[in-house]
Amino acid sequence: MYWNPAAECMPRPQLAELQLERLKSVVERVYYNVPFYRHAFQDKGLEPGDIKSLDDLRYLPFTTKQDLRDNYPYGMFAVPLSEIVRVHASSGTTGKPTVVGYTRKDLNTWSELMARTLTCGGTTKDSVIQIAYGYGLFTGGLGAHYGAERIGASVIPISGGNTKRQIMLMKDFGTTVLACTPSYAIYLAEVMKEMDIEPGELKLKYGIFGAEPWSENMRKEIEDQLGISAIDIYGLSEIIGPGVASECQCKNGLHIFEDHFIPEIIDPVTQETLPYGQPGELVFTTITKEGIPVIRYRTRDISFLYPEVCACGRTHIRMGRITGRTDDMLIIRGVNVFPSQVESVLLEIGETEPHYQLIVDRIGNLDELKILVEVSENMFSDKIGGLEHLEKTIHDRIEAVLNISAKVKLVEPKTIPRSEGKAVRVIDNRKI
Ligand code: DLL
Repeated sequence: MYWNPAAECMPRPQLAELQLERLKSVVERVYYNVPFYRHAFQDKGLEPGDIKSLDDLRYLPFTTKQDLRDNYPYGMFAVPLSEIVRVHASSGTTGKPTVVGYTRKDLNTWSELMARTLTCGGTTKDSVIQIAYGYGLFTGGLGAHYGAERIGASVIPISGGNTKRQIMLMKDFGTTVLACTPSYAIYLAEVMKEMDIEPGELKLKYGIFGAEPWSENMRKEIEDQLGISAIDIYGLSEIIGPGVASECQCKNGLHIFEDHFIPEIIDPVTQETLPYGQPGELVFTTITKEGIPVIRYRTRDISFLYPEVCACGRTHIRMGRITGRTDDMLIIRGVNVFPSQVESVLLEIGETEPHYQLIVDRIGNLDELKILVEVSENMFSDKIGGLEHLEKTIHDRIEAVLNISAKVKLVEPKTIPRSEGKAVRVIDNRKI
């Protein structure tokens, strides 16, 4: 049930003591080894010795993705390149990727954290785990791989794509755990149906899904279609990759591995630290990483923290499911809209397929949101009246929940592009 009970269930006072000791050490390391941090500390009149309690974290400077870009490729590394044994990078939508480096100790930590994550999701030594996250510069594939090997599960390092072959191997090799993005899981379920394979013919039991926002309704959909239990895992390259936080079998928030990362929630505008329970931007400080430690990294992800000890016995603080990113948030006619809210409404109505896309245009001075949703083969060949009725139902429900009037267009099955990695849910054509 636990991979490392001593760490995962550590009493809070002991955990806080460990965090403080590690925080002091990382502050010292970045101050002396990373010019960016030395200057940022000096700008605030801070020296490493000023950090005397965990509360003092709030005085430290933030780090942003732009800071990593400005120091591309290796400027933020805190050790010489000769100590780096692995490099990963996140693609990013614009310009150069963000580069991160791992020392041998970092890889060891990452494997430990991914072993915890996969154990949370039901993986054991006896599991056969199919890793359909992309292998390469993306952290998903290799991150899950090392964690699964650490546990001693039988690893199928298939990477993303080649969907029919994935399903054939899943059946023939007796895969019990599937690790991929939630949107790829739903696509796998769709192709399985086309191949006339019933979930009962597979041995699949657990899904370890993350790397993109998904809703509780999407979880139900995947669990029903694949006949599995699905958990949400969270992470980002800048912090370590996957292995920052994971749901346990209680499926009530994601445990942040606090012996390695200190989380905060801030107001993205005022940058003030917010109390537990309040939603805002997640910020992490890595306290054990050697290659590229980061202080108060602004993730842009929106969540909230709750410190109550979980029924599973883990003491590490939980974060709520990510509801969106500050930079994914669409502001449409002044209303804040997250794609995951639309997803939730669509799946709740339930008469469409879980494939959708949001298209935003500016017509004259007005924003227009169009929601494309696929319907099933039967539905599409049905009477036009039925489709119109469904469009109206979705339109009205979106209006009631999101307070925005959207044009809903039902489209034929399989017309919205499928993703093998992170899904593209939004096309914003506005030139602002
Ligand atoms: O996506 C690491 C990862 C791989 C996590 C596999 C989980 C599983 P990046 O490519 O750097 O790293 O993207 C990080 O993805 O800031 C979030 O916006 C988003 N994200 C990751 N996990 C979740 C999740 C990997 N469970 C960015 N729910 C993050 C919502 C997620 N969003």
